[in-house]
Amino acid sequence: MWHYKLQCFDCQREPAASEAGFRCKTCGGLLEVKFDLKGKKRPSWDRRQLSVWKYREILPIEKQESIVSLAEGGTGLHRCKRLGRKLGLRKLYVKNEGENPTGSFKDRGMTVAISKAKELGKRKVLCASTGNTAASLAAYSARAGMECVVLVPKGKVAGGKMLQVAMHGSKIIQVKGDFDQAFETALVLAEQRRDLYLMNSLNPFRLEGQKTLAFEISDQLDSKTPDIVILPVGNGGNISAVWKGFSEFQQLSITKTRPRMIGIQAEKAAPIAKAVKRRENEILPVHNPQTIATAIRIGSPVNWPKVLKAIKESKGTAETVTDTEILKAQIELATLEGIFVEPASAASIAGLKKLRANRRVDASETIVCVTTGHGLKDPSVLDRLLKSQTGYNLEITDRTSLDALERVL
Ligand code: AN7
Repeated sequence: MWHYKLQCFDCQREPAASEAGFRCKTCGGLLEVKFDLKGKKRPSWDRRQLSVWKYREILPIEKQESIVSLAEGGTGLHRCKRLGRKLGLRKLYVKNEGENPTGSFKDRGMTVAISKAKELGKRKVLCASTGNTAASLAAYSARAGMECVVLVPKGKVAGGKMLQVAMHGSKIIQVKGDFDQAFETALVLAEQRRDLYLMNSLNPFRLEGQKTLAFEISDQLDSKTPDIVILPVGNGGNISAVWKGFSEFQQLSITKTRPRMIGIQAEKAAPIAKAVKRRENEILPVHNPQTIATAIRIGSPVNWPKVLKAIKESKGTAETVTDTEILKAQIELATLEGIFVEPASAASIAGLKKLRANRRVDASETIVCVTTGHGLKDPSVLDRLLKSQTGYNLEITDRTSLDALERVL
Protein backbone atom coordinates (compact mmCIF):
# COMPACT_ATOMS: atom_id res chain seq x y z
CA MET A 1 0.00 0.00 0.00
CA TRP A 2 1.18 3.50 -0.81
CA HIS A 3 1.23 6.22 1.82
CA TYR A 4 -2.03 8.01 2.57
CA LYS A 5 -3.41 10.47 5.07
CA LEU A 6 -6.86 11.53 6.19
CA GLN A 7 -7.79 15.09 5.40
CA CYS A 8 -10.79 17.34 5.97
CA PHE A 9 -12.56 18.00 2.69
CA ASP A 10 -13.38 21.57 3.83
CA CYS A 11 -10.55 22.99 5.98
CA GLN A 12 -7.80 20.54 4.89
CA ARG A 13 -6.83 19.74 8.48
CA GLU A 14 -5.24 16.30 8.87
CA PRO A 15 -6.42 14.13 11.77
CA ALA A 16 -4.33 11.07 12.70
CA ALA A 17 -5.03 8.06 10.47
CA SER A 18 -6.00 6.04 13.54
CA GLU A 19 -8.64 8.58 14.60
CA ALA A 20 -11.97 6.82 14.33
CA GLY A 21 -14.10 9.98 13.99
CA PHE A 22 -16.01 10.71 10.83
CA ARG A 23 -16.12 14.47 10.82
CA CYS A 24 -13.33 16.99 11.09
CA LYS A 25 -12.90 17.80 14.77
CA THR A 26 -12.17 21.43 13.87
CA CYS A 27 -14.85 22.43 11.34
CA GLY A 28 -17.21 19.45 11.14
CA GLY A 29 -16.37 18.85 7.47
CA LEU A 30 -16.32 15.49 5.70
CA LEU A 31 -13.10 13.49 5.83
CA GLU A 32 -11.29 12.14 2.82
CA VAL A 33 -8.44 9.66 2.25
CA LYS A 34 -5.58 11.27 0.30
CA PHE A 35 -2.89 9.21 -1.36
CA ASP A 36 0.39 10.82 -2.23
CA LEU A 37 0.52 10.05 -5.95
CA LYS A 38 3.25 12.52 -6.92
CA GLY A 39 5.99 10.84 -8.92
CA LYS A 40 4.28 7.46 -8.59
CA LYS A 41 4.20 5.07 -11.54
CA ARG A 42 1.38 2.74 -12.39
CA PRO A 43 2.00 -0.61 -10.65
CA SER A 44 2.25 -3.72 -12.83
CA TRP A 45 -1.42 -4.50 -12.64
CA ASP A 46 -2.01 -6.03 -16.02
CA ARG A 47 -1.77 -9.65 -15.01
CA ARG A 48 -4.12 -9.20 -12.05
CA GLN A 49 -7.77 -10.10 -12.42
CA LEU A 50 -10.24 -7.21 -12.60
CA SER A 51 -11.51 -6.69 -9.03
CA VAL A 52 -11.46 -4.18 -6.17
CA TRP A 53 -8.22 -5.60 -4.76
CA LYS A 54 -6.44 -5.42 -8.12
CA TYR A 55 -5.79 -1.82 -7.08
CA ARG A 56 -4.56 -2.60 -3.54
CA GLU A 57 -1.65 -0.13 -3.73
CA ILE A 58 -4.17 2.72 -3.74
CA LEU A 59 -6.48 1.27 -1.09
CA PRO A 60 -5.95 2.23 2.57
CA ILE A 61 -5.32 -1.23 4.07
CA GLU A 62 -1.90 -1.82 5.63
CA LYS A 63 -1.80 -5.61 5.88
CA GLN A 64 -2.84 -8.25 3.36
CA GLU A 65 -4.13 -10.44 6.26
CA SER A 66 -6.70 -7.80 7.16
CA ILE A 67 -8.56 -8.20 3.88
CA VAL A 68 -12.13 -9.53 4.18
CA SER A 69 -13.39 -10.38 0.72
CA LEU A 70 -16.20 -12.14 -1.14
CA ALA A 71 -14.76 -11.42 -4.62
CA GLU A 72 -16.15 -7.96 -5.26
CA GLY A 73 -15.80 -5.81 -8.35
CA GLY A 74 -14.86 -7.17 -11.75
CA THR A 75 -18.38 -6.40 -12.94
CA GLY A 76 -19.33 -6.30 -16.62
CA LEU A 77 -19.12 -3.19 -18.76
CA HIS A 78 -21.77 -4.10 -21.29
CA ARG A 79 -22.02 -2.41 -24.67
CA CYS A 80 -25.72 -1.76 -25.21
CA LYS A 81 -26.30 -1.57 -28.95
CA ARG A 82 -30.04 -2.14 -29.01
CA LEU A 83 -30.84 0.42 -26.31
CA GLY A 84 -28.22 2.73 -27.79
CA ARG A 85 -29.91 2.57 -31.20
CA LYS A 86 -33.24 3.44 -29.62
CA LEU A 87 -31.72 6.51 -27.95
CA GLY A 88 -29.64 7.47 -31.01
CA LEU A 89 -26.35 6.78 -29.23
CA ARG A 90 -23.45 4.95 -30.84
CA LYS A 91 -21.38 4.10 -27.77
CA LEU A 92 -23.56 3.31 -24.79
CA TYR A 93 -22.30 1.06 -22.00
CA VAL A 94 -23.82 -0.20 -18.78
CA LYS A 95 -21.50 -0.93 -15.84
CA ASN A 96 -23.63 -3.46 -14.03
CA GLU A 97 -22.90 -3.35 -10.32
CA GLY A 98 -25.68 -5.82 -9.58
CA GLU A 99 -23.04 -8.46 -10.41
CA ASN A 100 -21.33 -7.89 -7.03
CA PRO A 101 -21.56 -10.56 -4.25
CA THR A 102 -24.59 -9.09 -2.44
CA GLY A 103 -26.02 -7.60 -5.62
CA SER A 104 -24.99 -3.97 -5.34
CA PHE A 105 -22.06 -1.55 -5.72
CA LYS A 106 -21.94 -1.22 -1.92
CA ASP A 107 -19.74 -4.34 -1.74
CA ARG A 108 -16.79 -2.42 -3.23
CA GLY A 109 -16.79 -0.03 -0.31
CA MET A 110 -17.75 -2.60 2.27
CA THR A 111 -14.84 -4.98 1.59
CA VAL A 112 -12.43 -2.08 2.20
CA ALA A 113 -14.26 -0.59 5.21
CA ILE A 114 -14.71 -3.95 6.96
CA SER A 115 -11.05 -4.75 6.35
CA LYS A 116 -10.20 -1.38 7.91
CA ALA A 117 -12.55 -2.08 10.84
CA LYS A 118 -10.70 -5.36 11.38
CA GLU A 119 -7.36 -3.57 11.21
CA LEU A 120 -8.58 -1.07 13.81
CA GLY A 121 -9.69 -3.92 16.09
CA LYS A 122 -13.44 -3.18 15.84
CA ARG A 123 -15.91 -5.91 16.86
CA LYS A 124 -19.32 -4.34 16.26
CA VAL A 125 -20.45 -2.38 13.21
CA LEU A 126 -23.43 -0.14 12.63
CA CYS A 127 -25.18 1.53 9.71
CA ALA A 128 -28.40 3.26 8.73
CA SER A 129 -29.58 2.29 5.29
CA THR A 130 -32.25 2.33 2.61
CA GLY A 131 -31.37 -1.37 2.14
CA ASN A 132 -28.30 -2.09 0.07
CA THR A 133 -25.70 -0.79 2.54
CA ALA A 134 -27.40 -2.87 5.22
CA ALA A 135 -27.44 -6.01 3.04
CA SER A 136 -23.78 -5.56 2.18
CA LEU A 137 -22.69 -4.79 5.74
CA ALA A 138 -24.68 -7.76 7.02
CA ALA A 139 -22.79 -10.09 4.68
CA TYR A 140 -19.31 -8.64 5.24
CA SER A 141 -19.66 -8.45 9.03
CA ALA A 142 -20.73 -12.11 9.02
CA ARG A 143 -17.70 -12.93 6.89
CA ALA A 144 -15.45 -11.04 9.34
CA GLY A 145 -17.09 -12.56 12.44
CA MET A 146 -18.31 -9.18 13.70
CA GLU A 147 -21.62 -8.19 15.22
CA CYS A 148 -23.82 -6.00 13.06
CA VAL A 149 -26.63 -3.55 13.80
CA VAL A 150 -28.64 -1.94 10.99
CA LEU A 151 -31.20 0.85 11.23
CA VAL A 152 -33.76 1.02 8.45
CA PRO A 153 -36.83 3.17 7.78
CA LYS A 154 -39.78 1.03 8.82
CA GLY A 155 -41.77 -0.40 5.91
CA LYS A 156 -39.69 1.39 3.26
CA VAL A 157 -37.00 -1.14 2.41
CA ALA A 158 -37.31 -3.54 -0.54
CA GLY A 159 -38.10 -7.14 0.41
CA GLY A 160 -34.98 -8.75 -1.02
CA LYS A 161 -32.74 -6.45 0.98
CA MET A 162 -34.56 -7.15 4.25
CA LEU A 163 -34.21 -10.85 3.51
CA GLN A 164 -30.46 -10.47 3.07
CA VAL A 165 -30.04 -8.56 6.34
CA ALA A 166 -32.10 -11.09 8.28
CA MET A 167 -30.39 -14.08 6.65
CA HIS A 168 -26.91 -12.87 7.61
CA GLY A 169 -28.00 -12.51 11.23
CA SER A 170 -27.82 -8.75 11.76
CA LYS A 171 -29.80 -6.97 14.43
CA ILE A 172 -32.48 -4.99 12.61
CA ILE A 173 -33.82 -1.79 14.15
CA GLN A 174 -36.76 -0.28 12.31
CA VAL A 175 -37.07 3.47 12.66
CA LYS A 176 -40.28 5.42 12.10
CA GLY A 177 -39.85 7.94 9.28
CA ASP A 178 -37.43 7.97 6.39
CA PHE A 179 -33.76 7.10 5.93
CA ASP A 180 -32.87 10.55 7.22
CA GLN A 181 -34.38 9.77 10.64
CA ALA A 182 -32.66 6.36 10.73
CA PHE A 183 -29.35 8.05 9.92
CA GLU A 184 -29.81 10.65 12.68
CA THR A 185 -30.41 7.82 15.14
CA ALA A 186 -27.31 5.97 13.91
CA LEU A 187 -25.18 9.09 14.42
CA VAL A 188 -26.44 9.49 17.99
CA LEU A 189 -25.82 5.79 18.71
CA ALA A 190 -22.30 5.90 17.27
CA GLU A 191 -21.56 8.97 19.40
CA GLN A 192 -22.86 7.40 22.60
CA ARG A 193 -21.59 3.89 22.12
CA ARG A 194 -17.91 3.90 21.23
CA ASP A 195 -17.99 0.12 20.71
CA LEU A 196 -20.19 0.61 17.64
CA TYR A 197 -18.21 1.48 14.50
CA LEU A 198 -20.19 3.55 11.99
CA MET A 199 -20.15 2.19 8.44
CA ASN A 200 -22.20 4.80 6.58
CA SER A 201 -20.65 6.66 3.68
CA LEU A 202 -19.34 9.27 6.15
CA ASN A 203 -16.74 6.54 6.67
CA PRO A 204 -14.05 7.64 4.19
CA PHE A 205 -12.65 4.12 3.85
CA ARG A 206 -15.85 2.93 2.19
CA LEU A 207 -15.55 5.55 -0.52
CA GLU A 208 -12.03 4.32 -1.26
CA GLY A 209 -13.42 0.93 -2.24
CA GLN A 210 -16.12 2.57 -4.32
CA LYS A 211 -13.59 4.58 -6.34
CA THR A 212 -12.43 1.30 -7.95
CA LEU A 213 -15.58 1.50 -10.10
CA ALA A 214 -13.82 4.28 -12.03
CA PHE A 215 -10.56 2.32 -12.22
CA GLU A 216 -12.37 -0.66 -13.71
CA ILE A 217 -14.22 1.41 -16.31
CA SER A 218 -10.90 2.93 -17.43
CA ASP A 219 -9.28 -0.50 -17.62
CA GLN A 220 -12.23 -2.02 -19.48
CA LEU A 221 -12.02 0.78 -22.05
CA ASP A 222 -8.24 0.25 -22.47
CA SER A 223 -7.33 3.46 -20.59
CA LYS A 224 -9.72 5.59 -22.62
CA THR A 225 -11.99 7.69 -20.49
CA PRO A 226 -15.70 7.81 -21.35
CA ASP A 227 -17.10 11.26 -22.13
CA ILE A 228 -19.92 10.90 -19.63
CA VAL A 229 -20.63 8.73 -16.58
CA ILE A 230 -24.20 8.71 -15.27
CA LEU A 231 -25.13 7.48 -11.79
CA PRO A 232 -28.18 7.48 -9.54
CA VAL A 233 -27.59 9.67 -6.49
CA GLY A 234 -28.88 9.18 -2.96
CA ASN A 235 -26.42 10.14 -0.26
CA GLY A 236 -23.90 11.04 -2.93
CA GLY A 237 -21.08 8.79 -1.77
CA ASN A 238 -20.79 6.87 -4.99
CA ILE A 239 -20.64 9.73 -7.49
CA SER A 240 -18.01 11.43 -5.29
CA ALA A 241 -15.97 8.24 -4.99
CA VAL A 242 -16.11 7.55 -8.72
CA TRP A 243 -14.95 11.09 -9.48
CA LYS A 244 -12.05 10.61 -7.04
CA GLY A 245 -11.15 7.40 -8.87
CA PHE A 246 -11.05 9.05 -12.28
CA SER A 247 -8.99 11.89 -10.82
CA GLU A 248 -6.43 9.51 -9.32
CA PHE A 249 -6.00 7.61 -12.61
CA GLN A 250 -5.38 10.92 -14.32
CA GLN A 251 -2.82 11.91 -11.68
CA LEU A 252 -1.04 8.61 -12.31
CA SER A 253 -1.10 9.39 -16.07
CA ILE A 254 -2.98 6.17 -16.72
CA THR A 255 -5.70 8.20 -18.39
CA LYS A 256 -5.52 11.60 -20.06
CA THR A 257 -8.97 12.98 -19.36
CA ARG A 258 -11.83 12.76 -16.88
CA PRO A 259 -15.51 12.29 -17.74
CA ARG A 260 -18.44 14.61 -17.13
CA MET A 261 -20.23 13.30 -14.04
CA ILE A 262 -24.01 13.29 -14.22
CA GLY A 263 -26.14 12.53 -11.16
CA ILE A 264 -29.77 11.42 -11.41
CA GLN A 265 -32.33 11.74 -8.63
CA ALA A 266 -36.00 10.89 -8.31
CA GLU A 267 -38.17 13.96 -8.84
CA LYS A 268 -39.57 14.03 -5.29
CA ALA A 269 -36.26 13.20 -3.60
CA ALA A 270 -33.92 15.52 -5.46
CA PRO A 271 -32.13 18.01 -3.17
CA ILE A 272 -28.87 17.73 -5.10
CA ALA A 273 -30.37 17.95 -8.60
CA LYS A 274 -32.31 21.03 -7.52
CA ALA A 275 -29.21 22.75 -6.16
CA VAL A 276 -27.30 21.97 -9.38
CA LYS A 277 -30.10 23.27 -11.59
CA ARG A 278 -30.38 26.48 -9.58
CA ARG A 279 -26.59 26.84 -9.53
CA GLU A 280 -26.61 26.97 -5.74
CA ASN A 281 -23.61 26.12 -3.57
CA GLU A 282 -25.65 24.42 -0.88
CA ILE A 283 -28.55 22.02 -0.82
CA LEU A 284 -31.95 22.40 0.81
CA PRO A 285 -33.04 19.12 2.43
CA VAL A 286 -36.32 17.62 1.14
CA HIS A 287 -38.81 16.65 3.83
CA ASN A 288 -40.80 13.47 3.32
CA PRO A 289 -39.04 12.38 0.09
CA GLN A 290 -41.09 10.08 -2.17
CA THR A 291 -40.17 7.61 -4.90
CA ILE A 292 -40.65 4.03 -5.99
CA ALA A 293 -36.83 3.84 -6.07
CA THR A 294 -36.60 3.31 -2.30
CA ALA A 295 -32.79 2.97 -2.43
CA ILE A 296 -32.50 6.67 -3.22
CA ARG A 297 -35.41 7.92 -1.14
CA ILE A 298 -33.15 10.31 0.78
CA GLY A 299 -33.95 13.93 1.62
CA SER A 300 -30.78 15.07 3.35
CA PRO A 301 -27.75 13.59 1.60
CA VAL A 302 -24.69 13.73 3.80
CA ASN A 303 -22.07 13.83 1.03
CA TRP A 304 -23.56 16.82 -0.80
CA PRO A 305 -20.43 19.02 -0.62
CA LYS A 306 -18.40 16.32 -2.40
CA VAL A 307 -21.13 15.78 -5.01
CA LEU A 308 -21.52 19.45 -5.89
CA LYS A 309 -17.74 19.74 -6.28
CA ALA A 310 -17.50 16.62 -8.47
CA ILE A 311 -20.29 17.83 -10.76
CA LYS A 312 -18.85 21.33 -11.00
CA GLU A 313 -15.23 20.29 -11.53
CA SER A 314 -16.20 17.74 -14.17
CA LYS A 315 -18.51 20.17 -16.01
CA GLY A 316 -21.27 17.65 -15.44
CA THR A 317 -24.84 18.14 -14.38
CA ALA A 318 -27.78 16.58 -12.54
CA GLU A 319 -31.28 15.66 -13.65
CA THR A 320 -34.52 14.43 -12.12
CA VAL A 321 -36.79 11.61 -13.31
CA THR A 322 -40.32 10.53 -12.42
CA ASP A 323 -41.29 7.11 -11.10
CA THR A 324 -43.00 6.30 -14.40
CA GLU A 325 -39.82 7.14 -16.31
CA ILE A 326 -37.82 4.95 -13.92
CA LEU A 327 -40.12 1.95 -14.39
CA LYS A 328 -40.14 2.36 -18.15
CA ALA A 329 -36.34 2.48 -18.25
CA GLN A 330 -36.11 -0.58 -16.00
CA ILE A 331 -38.29 -2.58 -18.39
CA GLU A 332 -36.45 -1.30 -21.48
CA LEU A 333 -33.04 -2.31 -20.13
CA ALA A 334 -34.36 -5.73 -19.15
CA THR A 335 -36.16 -6.42 -22.45
CA LEU A 336 -33.66 -4.87 -24.88
CA GLU A 337 -30.39 -5.85 -23.19
CA GLY A 338 -31.12 -8.67 -20.74
CA ILE A 339 -29.94 -6.60 -17.80
CA PHE A 340 -32.25 -6.62 -14.79
CA VAL A 341 -31.66 -3.79 -12.33
CA GLU A 342 -33.54 -2.34 -9.38
CA PRO A 343 -35.57 0.89 -9.85
CA ALA A 344 -32.90 3.21 -8.37
CA SER A 345 -30.41 1.87 -10.90
CA ALA A 346 -32.81 2.35 -13.78
CA ALA A 347 -32.84 6.04 -12.84
CA SER A 348 -29.49 6.39 -14.60
CA ILE A 349 -31.02 5.09 -17.86
CA ALA A 350 -34.16 7.20 -17.41
CA GLY A 351 -31.97 10.25 -16.82
CA LEU A 352 -29.95 9.55 -19.96
CA LYS A 353 -33.15 9.33 -22.00
CA LYS A 354 -34.25 12.72 -20.72
CA LEU A 355 -30.85 14.34 -21.36
CA ARG A 356 -30.80 12.86 -24.86
CA ALA A 357 -34.30 14.12 -25.60
CA ASN A 358 -33.12 17.59 -24.54
CA ARG A 359 -30.03 17.26 -26.80
CA ARG A 360 -27.61 17.57 -23.89
CA VAL A 361 -25.80 14.40 -24.92
CA ASP A 362 -24.32 13.88 -28.37
CA ALA A 363 -24.82 10.78 -30.50
CA SER A 364 -21.09 10.14 -30.82
CA GLU A 365 -20.20 10.41 -27.12
CA THR A 366 -19.05 7.42 -25.11
CA ILE A 367 -21.49 7.08 -22.25
CA VAL A 368 -21.39 4.79 -19.25
CA CYS A 369 -24.54 4.35 -17.16
CA VAL A 370 -23.85 2.77 -13.79
CA THR A 371 -26.59 0.38 -12.70
CA THR A 372 -26.02 0.09 -8.98
CA GLY A 373 -28.17 -2.82 -7.78
CA HIS A 374 -29.74 -6.09 -8.98
CA GLY A 375 -33.39 -6.20 -10.00
CA LEU A 376 -34.22 -9.19 -7.77
CA LYS A 377 -33.73 -7.04 -4.70
CA ASP A 378 -37.09 -5.38 -5.19
CA PRO A 379 -39.85 -7.74 -6.32
CA SER A 380 -42.53 -5.17 -5.49
CA VAL A 381 -42.59 -3.86 -9.07
CA LEU A 382 -44.04 -7.18 -10.27
CA ASP A 383 -47.65 -6.08 -9.82
CA ARG A 384 -47.22 -3.01 -11.99
CA LEU A 385 -45.25 -5.01 -14.52
CA LEU A 386 -47.96 -7.64 -14.98
CA LYS A 387 -50.57 -4.93 -15.37
CA SER A 388 -48.53 -3.20 -18.04
CA GLN A 389 -47.85 -6.42 -19.95
CA THR A 390 -51.27 -7.97 -20.47
CA GLY A 391 -51.12 -11.29 -22.20
CA TYR A 392 -48.09 -12.58 -20.35
CA ASN A 393 -50.26 -13.45 -17.40
CA LEU A 394 -52.73 -15.88 -18.92
CA GLU A 395 -54.24 -18.55 -16.75
CA ILE A 396 -55.05 -21.92 -18.36
CA THR A 397 -58.11 -23.51 -16.81
CA ASP A 398 -59.58 -25.58 -19.66
CA ARG A 399 -59.35 -26.28 -23.39
CA THR A 400 -61.21 -23.11 -24.39
CA SER A 401 -58.60 -20.86 -22.78
CA LEU A 402 -56.00 -22.54 -24.99
CA ASP A 403 -57.63 -20.61 -27.85
CA ALA A 404 -56.81 -17.39 -25.97
CA LEU A 405 -53.24 -18.60 -25.71
CA GLU A 406 -53.11 -19.11 -29.48
CA ARG A 407 -54.08 -15.48 -29.97
CA VAL A 408 -51.18 -14.05 -27.96
CA LEU A 409 -48.38 -16.31 -29.24
C1 AN7 B 1 -29.16 0.74 -5.81
O1 AN7 B 1 -28.16 1.46 1.04
O2 AN7 B 1 -27.96 4.84 0.61
O3 AN7 B 1 -25.45 8.28 -3.82
O4 AN7 B 1 -28.37 3.01 2.52
O5 AN7 B 1 -28.82 1.35 -3.07
O6 AN7 B 1 -23.79 6.64 -2.91
O7 AN7 B 1 -25.94 7.05 -1.73
C2 AN7 B 1 -28.20 3.22 -1.07
C3 AN7 B 1 -27.92 3.99 -2.14
C4 AN7 B 1 -27.89 4.18 -5.83
C5 AN7 B 1 -27.22 5.86 -4.18
N1 AN7 B 1 -28.34 2.99 -6.20
O8 AN7 B 1 -25.86 5.85 -3.89
C6 AN7 B 1 -28.20 2.65 1.36
C7 AN7 B 1 -28.11 3.67 0.31
C8 AN7 B 1 -28.66 2.06 -5.30
C9 AN7 B 1 -28.51 2.32 -3.94
C10 AN7 B 1 -27.73 4.50 -4.50
C11 AN7 B 1 -28.06 3.59 -3.52
P1 AN7 B 1 -25.21 7.02 -3.04
